[in-house]
Formats: sequence, structure tokens, C-alpha cells
Amino acid sequence: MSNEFRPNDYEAHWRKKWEEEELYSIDNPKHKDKPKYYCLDMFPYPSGEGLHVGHWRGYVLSDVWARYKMLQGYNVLHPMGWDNFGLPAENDAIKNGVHPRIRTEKNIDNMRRQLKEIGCIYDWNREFATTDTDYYKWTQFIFLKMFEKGLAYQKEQPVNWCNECKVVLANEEVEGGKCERCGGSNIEKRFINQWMLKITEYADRLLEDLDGLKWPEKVKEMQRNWIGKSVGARVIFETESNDGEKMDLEVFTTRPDTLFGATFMVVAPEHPMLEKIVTAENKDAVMEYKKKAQLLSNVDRQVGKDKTGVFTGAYGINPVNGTKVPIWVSDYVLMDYGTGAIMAVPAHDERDFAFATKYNIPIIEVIGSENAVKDAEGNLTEAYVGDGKIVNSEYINGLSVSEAKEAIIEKLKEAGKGEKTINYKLRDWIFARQRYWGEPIPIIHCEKCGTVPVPYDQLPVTLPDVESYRPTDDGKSPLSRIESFVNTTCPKCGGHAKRETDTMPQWAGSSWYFLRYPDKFNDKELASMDVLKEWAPIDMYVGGIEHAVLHLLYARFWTKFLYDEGLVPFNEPFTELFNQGMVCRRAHRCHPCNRWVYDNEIKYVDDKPMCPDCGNELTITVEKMSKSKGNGVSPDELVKEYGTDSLRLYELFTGDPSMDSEWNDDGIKACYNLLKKAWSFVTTATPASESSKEAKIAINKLIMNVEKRINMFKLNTAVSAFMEFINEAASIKDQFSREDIENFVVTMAAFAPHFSEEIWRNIFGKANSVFEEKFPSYDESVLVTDSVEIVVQVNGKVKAKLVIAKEADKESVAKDAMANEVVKASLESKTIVKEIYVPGKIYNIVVK
Ligand code: ANZ
Ligand code: ZN
Repeated sequence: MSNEFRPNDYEAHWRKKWEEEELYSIDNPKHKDKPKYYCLDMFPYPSGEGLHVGHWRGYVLSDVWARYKMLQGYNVLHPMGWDNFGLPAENDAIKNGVHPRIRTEKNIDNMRRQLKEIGCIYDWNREFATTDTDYYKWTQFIFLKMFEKGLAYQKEQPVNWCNECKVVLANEEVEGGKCERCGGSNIEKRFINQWMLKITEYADRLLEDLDGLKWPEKVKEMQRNWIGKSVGARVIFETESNDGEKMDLEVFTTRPDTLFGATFMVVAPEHPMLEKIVTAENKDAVMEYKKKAQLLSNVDRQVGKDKTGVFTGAYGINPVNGTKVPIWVSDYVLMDYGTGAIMAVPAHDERDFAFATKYNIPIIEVIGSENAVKDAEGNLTEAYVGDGKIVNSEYINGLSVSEAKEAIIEKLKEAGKGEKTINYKLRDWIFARQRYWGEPIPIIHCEKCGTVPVPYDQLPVTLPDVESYRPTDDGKSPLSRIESFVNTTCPKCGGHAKRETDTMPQWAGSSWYFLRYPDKFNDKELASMDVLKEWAPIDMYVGGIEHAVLHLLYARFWTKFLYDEGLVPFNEPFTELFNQGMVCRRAHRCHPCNRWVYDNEIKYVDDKPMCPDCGNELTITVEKMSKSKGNGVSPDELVKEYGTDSLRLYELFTGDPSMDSEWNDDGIKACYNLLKKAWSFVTTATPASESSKEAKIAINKLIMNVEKRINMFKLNTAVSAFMEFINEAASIKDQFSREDIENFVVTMAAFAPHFSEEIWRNIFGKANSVFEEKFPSYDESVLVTDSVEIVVQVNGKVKAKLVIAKEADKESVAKDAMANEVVKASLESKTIVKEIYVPGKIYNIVVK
């Protein structure tokens, strides 16, 4: 038996063996009676670029967690599948005419191969793709259920239309006002009838139920902001149209208490009343302004830019004191929030303050506070947005902000001029694309019967093959060109009817996939209630922070809906969530050439990186790993050289898993050395019949640290615990009992599964997998004995750590220290000048 550490000799072997033995199958009879645990990675989109080491990180993290749960005695479901529909494959199809299915299948094969190489415990029996008909049949089923409940409806919506490409662009295809496809800026807003999902009906529950989730606070906060609940009031200001008709201009405000300080009003450029109230002399300027505003996105209109606007010539009447308030139009007010009109209180709102200052509009303070910032004349130099007592407001003077809110709302209600309201930022979800590569929306349009759902027993409506993947010139989905698909009979009247040709958005399939894995083979229901009760909700969900808002919100919405329908036994899908940080690495940019320069292109002159094209020195920054920046590192070479386990360990060791970390190309060596030392420890130690005190402490400390650190998800420090242990163990390796050494191998198993399995079965000759063992328990009492660990330094450098009796005197510590090999070596041919002993902490030897 060879005792050399050669991971490439055994890693692939064990992966194959595990698959053959169905170690990870939840149906394996060995796991039958265990409690169940569901660990899930966020649904990957199989891109053609393959995985770089940055992608590996999340998969390794969740795999360590899943294996650890296995070692704790759970039957672990850890499935994998593919979020296959969507833009990239489709755009490629339009460009190159290759069917998106062919491309995505190739990508899946490659990604599956790479994931298998990581050694993850995915149960491949349960793999599926959103494009499988027996999956999207149920996606269509859920859509129909929503349609039945009035949650799926059609509405005119503005979309981005590229006049060059003659297609509707998704928001992510418009970058800085330019079409991502043709690079042109000939984009306009068009209104088309779109399918929508009424997620707003769930706004309150989506908000309230966040409190009970074990999720990072940051993610919950992002969701809260996205839902954006504001409690406030609607207030009616009377106004007059330009032909003398009385009209009500309604505003939404969260600060009715400041009503006496409203010195102007603003309507959004798209406000329907604008054309009616604008006076003749202001009309040209207003219309001109409106035209310009339409070209800007909501984001452009809101973020810290210089405020612009035009006076309409019209006035509103303040309902509490009858003053005339000028009405302006400005793009900082958005049409799709509140009522699209505001009362502006410059003294207490930053945007209003900036606007009033620019256009010389009076500023009236109505919240008095010592904290307000003022100039020598007592004028506010910035908006005061804090708390205080009401001033300059007649009968509410002296009240607190919250008392004043109540009082004003009461007054408005009496006068029929307003009431308390709640507003949400959350909008209904546009649930359609005029594209090919998506689930067909299962709806039939009949001239007689109107919008008719496809009967459940006719699902799935399968996506037919098309010849051209291009949308039609008038922006319809390519499906509209297929007569045999479009023409159908109405399920209600049997007459001629047409199928809906829009498809679902990319988000559809990922909104419920997690419900399907536990019961993937069910052809009667999307999943059986009994199976879901056993397995779900998901105990641990692992993925990137980029999905903190949309995906997680959509998935929660669908789950709640299915719960209401009695199809799912819980109303939150993900009990615990972990977001891994990104892996970053240095990237080189040439500013004159305006491009990223890849590692293999860089020319080094005097160790300085130079651009191969223009010869300029490159700027180095640390960027998120990506193919486009040329700073990605492929796992393939590293696996070949060091083995999968070393790379797994380094993925963990690069830093705190919840934070971004910087990839160091040489870092993997430290992890390879850890395994090599561990190998040599395990294969060369002669087990003692009983472990020594030191050995007992070392192994118990390791198990305790690893367990505690795993549970805090501080996996990087768990790897450090192994490093620390293995260094300590090397000098006392024959003092460990057989059981200690076995415990060490089991403790390592979740981190370096191939290593532990090879030792377990091949070196130790055990019959069963190491993953059938229990994660060892530790004995805390061993750790709180009367021994302490002290550090031995020579000239301030740490040379050794010794475990000594708490009450040991200087002499006995000195004796132990001098006996240590490393210390001995560093004292060789030196003279000891001084020895300092800090009891229980440090023994420092100063030498010359
Ligand atoms: C008067 C006021 C006084 C306001 C004050 C704020 C501070 P949130 O919290 O985000 O809901 N607003 C209302 N509708 C708007 C729209 N369509 N576009 C831009 N701004 C709009 O913000 C609500 C506040 O944002 C509202 O309260 C309104 O300004 C403004 F000291 O009314 B406030
Ligand atoms: Zn009909």
C-alpha cells in the first residue's frame, strides 16, 4: 500500500462509486428512517462560458453544509437543475439560427460535468430543466390558477421598442438609453397589451412574513424597500382647468402634518390633468418640457440630479387654509407612484428645497427644532427632515409630528378633502415577453367568448418549433407566424379562435422549481401535499445577493398563492437563506484602448504590466471575477494539479463566505499542504492505546471549533482550525488513539470528501462510506481542565505552542520549551540573554 498523497489517483474513483451506490439518493433505503433536510442552491442558468472558480464557491459552500447535515444523521435532499428558458440562448438563436434547445443542452452537459467534478452530493435522479414539458406543464397550470383567481390579467403597458431591431427590449437589454443588440439609441416607448400578475395583492403579507425568516437582515431590508410601504394621506387641492371648469388635484403625502408649509405643488410630466390646467401662455414651455422628460428613465429622473421644472400657470387651493399654491411640472415626480402629484414642502423635504431654492419659491418652516440648520438671518440653509414641534400652522401649533398627522387627517376627512391611505412602491409584475424561448401562455382568444383559459386537461401547451426566432416586424412573438400553433378551436364555443403567442418571462420557471424536486416524478399534481409536508419548506437556501429582491419575492408570492389554493402546506418557501460573497481578482485595464486585457495577453516590461496593443501601462484593480474582464480562473487546471479537495478547501479558505474575497493564485498551495500533512499524519501515526492529555485536547478542540464555525457559516475559519490541528498533531502524532484519528477523518469529510473516503475505506479498510458515520461529538470538559496553552517565542517570533499545567512554574515551562524541536533549532549556536514568562500566556526567549 502506497502512503504517498496522490489525490488524482482516487478522487474520480470515489465520485463514481458514490453515484453507483446512490449515496445521495433520498430514496436509498439506508436513509429511509432518518429525519429530512432540504438544502438547495439557487437555480443556475446554464451559460456557455462554463464555471470559473468564483462560481465554485457557492456550490462548495452548500455542499459542505449538505454533507455536514448528512453526517449529523439527516436524509439530505440536495438537488440540481436548470433554469433554461430566456434571453441569452434566444439572442444567440436569432443571430446564428441554432435552436436554443441545442445550445442550452450543450451548456447543461458542460455544466453538469463541471459540477460533478466539484464532488457535490447532488441527487442527479431528480435533475430537471424548466424547458421539460412535464415541468412547464405545471408552470402553465399555476398560471391558469392565477387567471381563475383574477391574479393574471392584461393591461396596456409601456415597453421599450427598438426601431432598428424592430423588437421589444427587456429592461436589461437597454443600457444607458442604448439598445444592447444594435448599439443604437433609436428606442421609443410603445404601449402594448401585456399579461400581468397581481403581486401587489400580496404586498402586505410579503412584507409582514419577512419577520419570521432566518434570512440576512440586509436581504430582508432590500425586500422591505422594494415593497416600499408608506402610510400617509391623500389630499385634495381644488383647481381650475384652463376653460374655467373646477377640478380636483389629488396628491399623496406621507407628511400631512406639514400641509401649512406647502408653498407649491408639482405634477408629473405624464399627469393626465396637465394639459387641462396649463394656461395658454405656459403651454409651449410645458409641452416642450414634457417631451424631453419622456426620454428619461425613472432612475435618471430621481437620482441626485439638478432639479428642473416649468410653471403651469395654474394654482391649487390648500384645503386647510385656502391659500393659492402654484402648480409646477417637474420630472422628479413620477407618474406611477402615489397619484403622480405632490404638495411640495421645501422646508422639510430635500428635493422640494432644492427646487424652491432654484426657482425662488417661498420656504415656510412648519416643524420647529433646534437642530434645523440656518444662516445668520435665520433662514434654513437645507431642508430640516427631523422631528420637532409644529409651528406656523394655526390650530395644530405645538403638536408633535404624529399628533399633527392625526389632527390634519381628521380635519380633511370632515371637509371631504382627503383621508388616510397606504401606498406601495411594489408594482404588478409584467408576465409576458414577445419572444420565442419561454413557456407559452395557456390562453385562447375567441371573438365570441373573449379570453378563454386552455382547459387543464389540455396542458401542456407545447412550444412548437419555429423557423425564425426573430419577433415579427410589428413586435409580435415569433409564435404568431406559426399558423398551426395560432389557429385553434375555442374550448367554450367550439368556434375558431387564436392562441396567445406571448411567452412567460425568464422568472416563471424559477418561481416554483423548489417545490418540484421532492416529487419530481408526480404526473398528477405539481407535487403531492404529503411529500411536501415531509421535505419542504427548504431548510437552507444558498445563492448570490443578486437575487435578494426579484427572484426571492416572486418565489414567495407563488408559494403564498399556492398555499391559499391548498396546493402547498406552507406559505414561505425558504426558512433559512445564506448569501455567499463574490470572488474577486485583479484585472488589468488599458484606458487608452478602453478594454480589459487578459492575463495571457499582458506584456511585462520591468515587471510592469503593459498593453499588447498600445504599449501603455495597465491599471490594476480588483474586480468581480468574470470572463469579460479576463480575470476568471478556470478550475480545470487547478483540479488537475492539486485535486478537487484542495480546490474545495481553498474556495472556503479565501475568506468569510458571506463577504467578497480576493482570489490569490498561490493560495491553493496552503490547502494542498494541509491535505498532504493530514495524509501523512493519518497514514504514519501509530495509534496509542489511550490518548495523551495533549492529544485529547487537540482533537476535542478541533471538533468543537469546526462544529461551531460550520454553524456560524465561518467556513474559512473552520479550515484554519484544521491547519492549526495538523501542525500541532505532527509533533505528537503517536499520542492519539485510534478513535481520535478516525474522528479526525470524519470531521474532515464534509470539507475534503474524497480524502476522507479514501482514508476511511481504502486505508482503514472500512466497509461503509465515511458519510454513514456520525459527526463526532466533543468533550468540553477536556478543554476546561487545569491545562493552558502557552506560546513560546524566540525573539518575539512564535515557535511553538505548549499545553502545560495551569500552575506550572517557570522552570518546568522552560524545560518543556527547550525540549521542543522547533524551539531547539532556533536556539542553536545562540546565547540566551533573557527569558520572560507571563504565566499562562507567553514564554519569550531573547537570544543573541
Ligand atoms: C409632502 C412632504 C413633506 C413629503 C415633507 C415629504 C416630506 P415615500 O416615503 O417614498 O412614500 N411623493 C409622493 N408622490 C410622489 C411621486 N409620484 N413622485 C415623487 N415624489 C412623490 O415618499 C412619499 C413622499 O414623496 C410624499 O410625501 C411626497 O412628498 C413625495 F416634509 O409630501 B411628501
Ligand atoms: Zn369561443
